[in-house]
Amino acid sequence: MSLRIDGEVERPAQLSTHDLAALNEADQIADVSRLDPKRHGRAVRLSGLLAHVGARATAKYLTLHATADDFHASIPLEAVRDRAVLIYELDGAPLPAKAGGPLRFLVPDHAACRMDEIDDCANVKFVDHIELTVERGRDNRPTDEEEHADLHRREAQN
Ligand SMILES: Nc1nc2c(c(=O)[nH]1)N[C@H]1C(S)=C(S)[C@@H](COP(=O)(O)O)O[C@H]1N2
Ligand SMILES: [Mo]
Repeated sequence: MSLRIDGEVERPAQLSTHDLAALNEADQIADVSRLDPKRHGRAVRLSGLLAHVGARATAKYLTLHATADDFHASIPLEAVRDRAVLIYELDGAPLPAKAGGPLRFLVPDHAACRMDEIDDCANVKFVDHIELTVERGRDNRPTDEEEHADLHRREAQN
């Protein structure tokens, strides 16, 4: 399992968990529960990832793709670039699927679902592709309460 990062970047990359762990120590977060008590594991800051691939100034949107369940979210980059993280490990092992692993995007201090553009729904689980774009990209997050409730019902069945 690896993460592809492309779009408005100087150096598109395909990163393994090992590569993420090898990114700058200053961008590593040993225990993400210090940022969000509900989440656990080892994470790397989005800003560290962006520096690694050389995000261009033209990049305005961050689009998170989860091929596993065909879930996609596209959010304004500026709002999350300095606080979002990617969780990639729990207790020395890959982040388990029930926690959204192997890779999970997290914006600490997000709004509740459906209250804002950057909400719990934007905390994309099973992320395998991050795309930086000029315009908003693919986004199939629920658009009303009924869709949102359906999504959670489907999740509970898996
Ligand atoms: N890939 C993927 N990510 C997702 C979702 C999903 O259905 N698929 N649901 C979102 C929603 S609506 C919520 S509230 C949170 C739930 O995360 P949790 O199950 O870890 O609490 O994940 C978000 N990320
Ligand atoms: Mo949700």
